Amino acid sequence: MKKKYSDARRQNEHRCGWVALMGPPNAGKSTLLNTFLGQKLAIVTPKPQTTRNQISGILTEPDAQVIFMDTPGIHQQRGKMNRVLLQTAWQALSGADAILVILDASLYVDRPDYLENDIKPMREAIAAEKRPVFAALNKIDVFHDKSKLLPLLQEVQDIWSSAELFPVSALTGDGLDILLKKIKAVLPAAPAQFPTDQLSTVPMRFMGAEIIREKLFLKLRQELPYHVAVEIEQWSEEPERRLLTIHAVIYVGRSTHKAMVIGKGGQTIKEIGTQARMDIEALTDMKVHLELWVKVREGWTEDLNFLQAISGASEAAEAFPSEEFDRNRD
Ligand SMILES: Nc1nc2c(ncn2[C@@H]2O[C@H](COP(=O)(O)OP(=O)(O)OP(=O)(O)O)[C@@H](O)[C@H]2O)c(=O)[nH]1
Ligand SMILES: [Mg+2]
Repeated sequence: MKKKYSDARRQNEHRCGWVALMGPPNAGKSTLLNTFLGQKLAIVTPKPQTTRNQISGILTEPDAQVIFMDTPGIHQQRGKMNRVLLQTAWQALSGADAILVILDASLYVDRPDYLENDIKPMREAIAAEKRPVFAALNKIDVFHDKSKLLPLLQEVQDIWSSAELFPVSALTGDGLDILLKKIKAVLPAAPAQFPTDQLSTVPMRFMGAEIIREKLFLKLRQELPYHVAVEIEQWSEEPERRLLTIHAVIYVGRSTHKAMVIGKGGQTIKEIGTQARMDIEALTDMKVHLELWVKVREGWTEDLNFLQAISGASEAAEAFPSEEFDRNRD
């Protein structure tokens, strides 16, 4: 009798915990974070490896506070920049109460050969994991013929038997209610860690830099987005005038890239600036004066100090040495 009472009480207790969103690039991790929060916090583009930092989103509901940690995609590419990205992703894992792996279901219908490769690093990294692990098979909205989904679910389950699978669409919100309920149920019984109106742990100026980076990603072609970084040099608010002045530097690796970012007659950078300014105005509810400069910083993608300074990756990243991880993937 007594046990029944305490079980029932525990079910009604307020929950609070951290959930790491992990998975291959372009699977929809950032989209999922935004949909869970009902607000665009993390930048989203059709290009893989958009996310470079760990970005938290705080979902506060009457019964629980869930802090989602968006992360860079787990991939096989080498180079210092990719190593920092991987460290950032694994670092989020170390601080999580539960792990949510996101996979792009639509990809594996045409490319079933990618499935094993995408799941393998996750499965191996969390094989001995005691924390709850969920796997969201995302983008089910693209399956007009839902019968194609069942064999895929079976295939994922065969490769990763311990995972609890959830077919979802981060875009339409399909399947997210059930998933969120399951996530909440496994979080520690605890009071909220953040004020109920706080949406993220990352500062506004960082979000401003991210918005500029999103516009660069969307505007620039081919590989160029991967060779740009954004740093905010000045962020000054005048609350009485509801005015925000931002000076930001766009770093590129070569002078030819600088010319491409600026565009003919300055057209490209002008459009990037206008789009970014409008989004920052919507986010901050202030009038924004945005100035952008383009600077060449040769070889920045291989400059570890610079990468760490702009990525926020810290010493905690050492908990998951990427060398070892790279070997696992081979
Ligand atoms: N159709 C469909 N597209 C989606 C869905 N979720 C995400 N996408 C699209 O997939 C692309 C990648 O989405 P992101 O959220 O940036 O993916 P990510 O996993 O954060 O990618 P990285 O940060 O690059 O690792 C974007 O074009 C999204 O609009 C979904 O449920 N359905
Ligand atoms: Mg992302």
